[in-house]
Amino acid sequence: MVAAIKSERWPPSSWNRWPGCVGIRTVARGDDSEAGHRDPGGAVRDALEQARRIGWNRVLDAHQAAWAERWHCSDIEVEGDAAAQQALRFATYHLNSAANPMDERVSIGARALTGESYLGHVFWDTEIYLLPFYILTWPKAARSLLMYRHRTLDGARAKAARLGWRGALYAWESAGTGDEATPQWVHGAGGKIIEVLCGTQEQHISADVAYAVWQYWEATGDDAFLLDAGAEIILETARFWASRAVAEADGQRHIRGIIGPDEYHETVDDNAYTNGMARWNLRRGLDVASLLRQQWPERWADLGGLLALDDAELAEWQVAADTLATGFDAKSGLFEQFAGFHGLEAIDLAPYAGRDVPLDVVFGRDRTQSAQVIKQADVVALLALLPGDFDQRTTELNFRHYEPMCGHGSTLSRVMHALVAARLGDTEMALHYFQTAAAIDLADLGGVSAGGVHVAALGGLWQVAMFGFAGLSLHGGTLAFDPHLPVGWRSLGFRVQWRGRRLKVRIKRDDRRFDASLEAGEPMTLFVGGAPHELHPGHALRLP
Ligand code: IFM
Repeated sequence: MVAAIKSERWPPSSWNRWPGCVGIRTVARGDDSEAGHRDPGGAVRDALEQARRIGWNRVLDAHQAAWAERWHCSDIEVEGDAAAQQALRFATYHLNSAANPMDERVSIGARALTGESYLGHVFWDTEIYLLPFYILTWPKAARSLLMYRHRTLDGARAKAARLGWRGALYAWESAGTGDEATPQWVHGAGGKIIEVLCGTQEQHISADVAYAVWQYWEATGDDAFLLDAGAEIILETARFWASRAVAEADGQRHIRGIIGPDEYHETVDDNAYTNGMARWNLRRGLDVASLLRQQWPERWADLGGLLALDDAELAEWQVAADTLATGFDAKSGLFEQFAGFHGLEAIDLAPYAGRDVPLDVVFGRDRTQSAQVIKQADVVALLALLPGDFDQRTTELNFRHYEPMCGHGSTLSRVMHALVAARLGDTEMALHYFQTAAAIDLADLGGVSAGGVHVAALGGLWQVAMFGFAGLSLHGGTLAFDPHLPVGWRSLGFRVQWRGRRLKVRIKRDDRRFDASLEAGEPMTLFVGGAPHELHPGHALRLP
């Protein structure tokens, strides 16, 4: 099977080397190892033949129409900040280029198709940083990306079993089969061999995949996907966490020997992000089981039978979720990033602002590991992903506590900080993080963009605009907005898709206006600033 065929005018019109002489170049990729057909020759010849038949003008028209459709659905317009506008269009272009809704066997690598860094391997970047863009602007592409995780579920089951657990533990770095593809070691400074532990210890990936499945289902209402694939992913990942979180003498369950998003600290216990997401995953596992049981009993009977899931096991998940250590200290209102983190050396990072090398290089690996120096959003990522689980005070306290400790040694970090800062109404800090995240590729901030664009950071920029500045939230089965536009952004306009509808929204800062209209789909209730408003086709909603 041919996964992708692209035809284009050749040479490009900009060359103008052979005026009047035009041909069509067709590119195809064949990788259907299941059917044993690796040669895309036949399909490419067919495509070329078809392109010749219709002529390059119509090939070009089709190409332009496809792009026009993508821009129509996903463009974000920012008035008043040309740099932000450029950053968002750059991000939107790459996000639209990266997905293939026609192929459920592939996902998006850390640098998409733009470069070879990370060898095209798929990380949590896809589910946590990219999926929201596709879910809300291109649900078909989102579905295909999640089907890739369903197709690789056996690899995840095998990994869990190999490490002694039940259920599904997804590969930290995933490729064609879902088998673990993380390298076991890399060369460090001075040629020293450094063991890479992420492939066995960075396990939050399983909850991240489940999170994306649930978000997709909540935003699209695609029950067929939930029944055919999503439920199985959520149940198998919940099962993994129930076996992974071990009951101890203190009456709590603990997840020991883990790496959280902050990869500077390895083999830690009870990482707040991992445990928080694991608990969320266990609870969604229980929700899925009861939903299927009530609404689709036949499917529940099939799936429950296939997975050998019984009531006793579900009761065990409930206990695991309720007793899982969270690291939350009610007195201080803080989560401890992992057990013992607060006791590590505290380093004031202010003097290191503006450096252009990562902090683990500045301090050395050993000192970084024994200090409160964070590579990337960790507790902050938890706050960003589960906003409904934390009140404003807890979010504010934890964000202000952890933000100064972060060195942003990963390009995934700044956008998470921007998102939480925007939700807290600190649009100045949010805009600063947005701008530095935009510079990663547009100004080659880390000097490594030659290896490909950092597509997770680009997906994150889109999320900052939507979930941060526009204040869009999907939680609890509703679509809500609580805008906080930065100073200078006169207006923010975009379209989103939600449960078969397409909405057009424009938020104006200076006259505090919120305009929305329903371009397609059934009437709905939209929440703006916490208040419900009815939205009907043909009737624009204009809120002062
Ligand atoms: O997934 C990320 C990880 O969180 C930090 N290092 C790079 C990976 C790929 O982008």
